[in-house]
Formats: sequence, C-alpha cells, structure tokens
Amino acid sequence: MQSALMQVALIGLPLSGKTTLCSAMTAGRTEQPGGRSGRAEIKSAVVDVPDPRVAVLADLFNPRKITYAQVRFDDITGVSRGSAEASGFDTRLLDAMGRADALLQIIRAFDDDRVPHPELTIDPARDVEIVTLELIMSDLATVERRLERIAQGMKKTRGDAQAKLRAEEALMRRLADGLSQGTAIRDMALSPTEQIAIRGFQFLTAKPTLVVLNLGEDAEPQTPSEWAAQQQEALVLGIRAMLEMEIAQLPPEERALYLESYGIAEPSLNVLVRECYRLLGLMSFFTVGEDEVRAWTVRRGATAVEAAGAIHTDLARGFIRAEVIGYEEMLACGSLAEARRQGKLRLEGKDYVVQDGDVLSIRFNV
Ligand SMILES: Nc1nc2c(ncn2[C@@H]2O[C@H](COP(=O)(O)OP(=O)(O)O)[C@@H](O)[C@H]2O)c(=O)[nH]1
Ligand SMILES: [Mg+2]
Repeated sequence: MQSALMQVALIGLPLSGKTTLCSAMTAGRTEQPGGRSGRAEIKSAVVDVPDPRVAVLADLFNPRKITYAQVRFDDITGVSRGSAEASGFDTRLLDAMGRADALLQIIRAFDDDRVPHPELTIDPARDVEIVTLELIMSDLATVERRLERIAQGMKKTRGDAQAKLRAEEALMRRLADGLSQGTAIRDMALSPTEQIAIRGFQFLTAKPTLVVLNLGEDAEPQTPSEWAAQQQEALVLGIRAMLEMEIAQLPPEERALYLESYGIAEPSLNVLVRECYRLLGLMSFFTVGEDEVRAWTVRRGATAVEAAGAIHTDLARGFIRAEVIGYEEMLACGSLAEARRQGKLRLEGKDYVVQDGDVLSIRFNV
C-alpha cells in the first residue's frame, strides 16, 4: 500500500457503471450516476472494510469505539478511446490512477437501449482491450519521457553515474518494447530489483488489476460471458451494479433478504475488497480493549514490529514484545484474562510473522 488505507481506482469506458457501482459500494456517499461523461472527473469515497470479525470482537470487549480498516474508492471519469493519445492522460487523471494500489476495470456487459454505448455494441472483450490500450499508451508516454531525460543526463555524466543511467535506459527500452507490443508491465516478468527500480513511476499497467463485468439486472448471478470464462478466472468478476445500488438504498435490515432473493451471495463491496486484499497480498490484524476494538491492514508476511509500525512509528521504535493470540483462540477464551490464564497469550519478538486475524498487543517503551 502506498498509504495507510488501501486505495482502489474504478476506471472504464463512459457509461459502463462505475458511478453506479461506487454508489452501491459506498451506500450513496459518492455522487449519483448521470453526471457529464467524457470529462476528467474524480470522485472519492472512503468506506469501512467489511470484516465480520470486528463486530464479534466488539461483542467480546464492549469497547467505547469500534474502528474498521478503511478503503478509498476513486470513481474516475475520462478514460475512453484515444484519451491517453500520444502524450498520456491529463495530469489529474494520471495522478489519481497513479496513487491507486489497485485498478478495477468496470466493463459493460449489460444491454439496455436507454443507455447508449460509446462503441455502439456490447462487447466486453473489446472494451477491456480499449481500456488496457489506453493504460499502455499512458505508460509508454511515461517511459518515452524518461528515456529522453536519460539521454540528456548521459551527456552530462560519466563513470558510475553514467553506468547507472545506462542500466536504467536498458530497462526502460525493454518496457517500451513490451508496451509497444501490447504487453502490460505486470506481465513482463521483471526481477524484484527491476520492480523496485520502476516503483516510483507508478506505471498503470504494473498495478494489480481486476476486470469487473457489469452484467445487468437480468444476468444469471456470477455467470460472466463466454469471453470471461476464457480469462484467468481469478481476475474477472461479475457484478450487477444497478441492482446492487437499488438494494443499497433499502434499510440495512432488508438488504440481505433482497440480495439473497436475486442470488447475490455477497455485496460487491465485500467481494471486491477481499479480492483486492488478495491481489495486493494484504491481511488484517486486530487490537482490542475497553477503549477500542480496531482492525488494521498490513501486507502478508509482515513481522510483529512492522505491524507495530502500522499502528504508530513510536510502537515500532520502542518495540519490546507483542502479546499475540489467534482470532479463533481469542473467541474460544472469551477474554484476555482467560487467555492469559490458559497460557494462550503468546509473547512474541520482533520477527514473529503476523497471521491474518491475530489479536496483538504491543509492549513498547519510548
Ligand atoms: N440496465 C442497467 N443500467 C445500468 C446498470 N448499471 C448502470 N446502468 C446505467 O447506465 C448508465 C451509466 O451508469 P454510470 O454508473 O453513470 O456509468 P459511468 O459513466 O461508468 O459512471 C446510467 O444510466 C445507469 O443507470 C445496470 O446494471 N443495468
Ligand atoms: Mg460516472
């Protein structure tokens, strides 16, 4: 993650259902659909990351405050055929997409005569190609700008500095070649060192990306098109944006019933956030107490001291030990005192690898 909260950008051709989906996921906290299309426009909404474990822990601890991890959705208008052209997207669009941790390509699969399609026909595979090509063009423009700078820099430097530029130039040329052939950077099999070297450029085709097919209200639940069936299954999801938006406007206690009656196992928010966590290699841990029960997000494989740092830099700096108990064990014990009595509260050091759902309490001194 580039910041404390996961950031997800919704992109796609005009009228594919981005704003409708965003509205469904954020219960209307982003602007309603129907805004002017074609213009670069960014609307953001921050929502809680759904995690039923938080409420269960809150029942146990009765805290004054319950805090969920959060995710920000950026509903981005302005990606369409030719929008990246030769010089890339306009700066605002590029910034908004560049700071996203993951991209959701919202692709129209619903048919509705009242909603014109910018390409006239319904063809998800073609639309994915158009959007991807725009991202590729944008990255290519970034690479070419960088190559120009490198060429200038080479004239002014020698020795090590020049050798470094030469190595970067080789990498950039490889990116340019791949992009020119239509390959996304994430599919270029870069080495870990190379990935680190390009991190600062925030290339759009290097970002984890999910294709989200907006199937329309009549679609069979979770049965994307024939085309989608041929894609890497894990990266294509089917949703019904309009239907979900309507259900999201109902009183909370009625929503589950309606979702079920339409065969929607889970709201898109839950599914998409979970998929983004998986794609980004993220997980949650918890802190508990009378004051607050809280969910935190860290990358999978994070150590106890890294988890402490996610809470506060002081906790990482003054880290002594972490008291740890797994989520299931925490429930079984019912309280920290009981967990301690049963010897289930483990004392772990800096290098302990935190597990999804761990309840942590950090001992530190500053
Ligand atoms: N029939 C149908 N219409 C939809 C669906 N999702 C969105 N729409 C309509 O398509 C139009 C464009 O949706 P919008 O969310 O504004 O698209 P955006 O331009 O990608 O943000 C609006 O009139 C929506 O009501 C859907 O699942 N079924
Ligand atoms: Mg919109």
